[in-house]
Amino acid sequence: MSVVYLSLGSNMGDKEDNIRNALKLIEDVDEIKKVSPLYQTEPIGFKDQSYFLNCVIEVQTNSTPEQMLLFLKSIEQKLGRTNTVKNGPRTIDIDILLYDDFCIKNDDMVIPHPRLHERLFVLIPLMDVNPDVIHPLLKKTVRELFDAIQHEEMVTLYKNTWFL
Ligand code: PH2
Ligand code: MG
Ligand code: MG
Repeated sequence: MSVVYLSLGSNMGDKEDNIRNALKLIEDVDEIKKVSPLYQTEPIGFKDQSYFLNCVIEVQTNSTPEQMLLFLKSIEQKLGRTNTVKNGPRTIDIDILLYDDFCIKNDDMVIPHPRLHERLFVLIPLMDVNPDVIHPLLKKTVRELFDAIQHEEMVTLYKNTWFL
C-alpha cells in the first residue's frame, strides 16, 4: 500500500464540477484519505487565462506509479482534456506530487513533482492535508518548503469542507 499526494486543477468550464468528477473517478479505484479545501488561484506561467481552482488529496493505493499515471491520464481524457499549450487552459489536470518516498525521473514521469516546492497553489493545500510530509529529495517538510518561498501569488480560500 502506498501513500500518494495528488494535485488537481481546473480553469475551464465548470471548474468545481470538473474536480468533483475527477475525485469520484479516483474513488472508484483508490481510497481518498484526505481532501484539502478548494482554492481559487491566479494562473502561474501563462498569465492570460482564467483563474484556477486547485486542491490536493491524499490517496492510498495498490497501484504502481506507472499504473497510477496511466489511470490519471485516462481520467483527464474522460473529463474532456485535450492537450493544448503547455501551462495553458485545461478542464482538469491531475499531477502526482509525492509517491511514498520514491524519487523517479524518466521520460514519462518525475516524482516528486519538479515544481511542487515553488508553487503556492500546491504547497498551501498540501499543508492542509499533511504539513509534516517530507520531500524526499529536498529533505524538508512541506511546511518548511512553504516558509522558504516568497508569497506573492494570489491564493484565496474558495470552499472549506466541500467534498463530502
Ligand atoms: N497548473 C499549471 C500552470 N499554472 N496555475 C494555477 N494557479 N494552478 C494550476 O493548477 C496551474 C497553474 C500547469 O499544470
Ligand atoms: Mg500541472
Ligand atoms: Mg499534468
